[in-house]
Amino acid sequence: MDKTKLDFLTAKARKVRDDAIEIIGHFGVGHIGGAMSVMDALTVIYYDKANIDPANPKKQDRDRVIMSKGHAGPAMYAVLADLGYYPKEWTTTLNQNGTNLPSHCDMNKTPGIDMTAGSLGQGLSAAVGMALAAKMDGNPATIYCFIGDGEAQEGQIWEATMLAGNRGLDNLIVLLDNNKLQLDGRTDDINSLAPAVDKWKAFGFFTQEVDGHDIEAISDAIDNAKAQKGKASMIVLNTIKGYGASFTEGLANCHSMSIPEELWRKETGRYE
Ligand SMILES: Cc1ncc(C[n+]2csc(CCOP(=O)(O)OP(=O)(O)O)c2C)c(N)n1
Ligand SMILES: [Mg+2]
Repeated sequence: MDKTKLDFLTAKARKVRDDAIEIIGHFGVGHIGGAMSVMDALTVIYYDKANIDPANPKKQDRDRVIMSKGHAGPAMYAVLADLGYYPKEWTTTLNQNGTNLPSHCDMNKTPGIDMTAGSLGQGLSAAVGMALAAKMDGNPATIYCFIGDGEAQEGQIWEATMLAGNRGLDNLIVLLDNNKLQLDGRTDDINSLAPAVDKWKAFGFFTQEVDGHDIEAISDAIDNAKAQKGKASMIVLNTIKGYGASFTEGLANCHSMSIPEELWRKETGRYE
């Protein structure tokens, strides 16, 4: 990756992180940890890889991004607002009555959200359906789907994984946000996913494992996945929950936190 692009994506990831912190801050509490950990991969996809058009969110051949760990809605909202999918004023309304930005992703409320999510385990099934449909229709779309490491304890993840592997869905790229924490503790202590790569390999996936905060590594992994024919892809993103928010990074209790106004203003340096 050339330096100009790397600098651009690095700065963009910082900016949308701050936007997400502010979005949650306006409500006062929210899922900060899992929003921060996916932000670098989301930035690479939305600002470098995906075939999308914010002016035409439903265009037929668009790439789809499914946030199956739907509680990371604020991460999606930060990116979608920055890209111009919806009015910036909405970003102060997270989770409030009548909002178009519910805490969990809702495809009927927010332009640019391709699938409603929040009940963990379901988004990957929808993504597999979209990938299958795209194959049948001759639609060139790539389907990206983010799942959480805790979410992978859901049986439905493995039903969807089995079908994607068997059908060789090379238009499907699943990204595991392996931040090692779930709602109330360490994933390894509760119901370990290890060895994640071997598991997805056994289901017939093309697997890669990268530092989920290394923009170049994420970019290369997505390119490799897209070049792979006849196999669905799993990219294990080794991430840190809360990454890039100094008040919460890596804390065991950073899943959902209260973020008072003075805290988000200090963190983002936004006082206007
Ligand atoms: C079916 C279902 N069960 C429980 C929950 C409550 N819940 C929301 S987030 C979460 C933890 C998810 O952990 P992980 O997938 O690792 O997410 P991340 O660490 O990225 O936030 C739980 C249990 C839910 N949303 N859906
Ligand atoms: Mg997790």
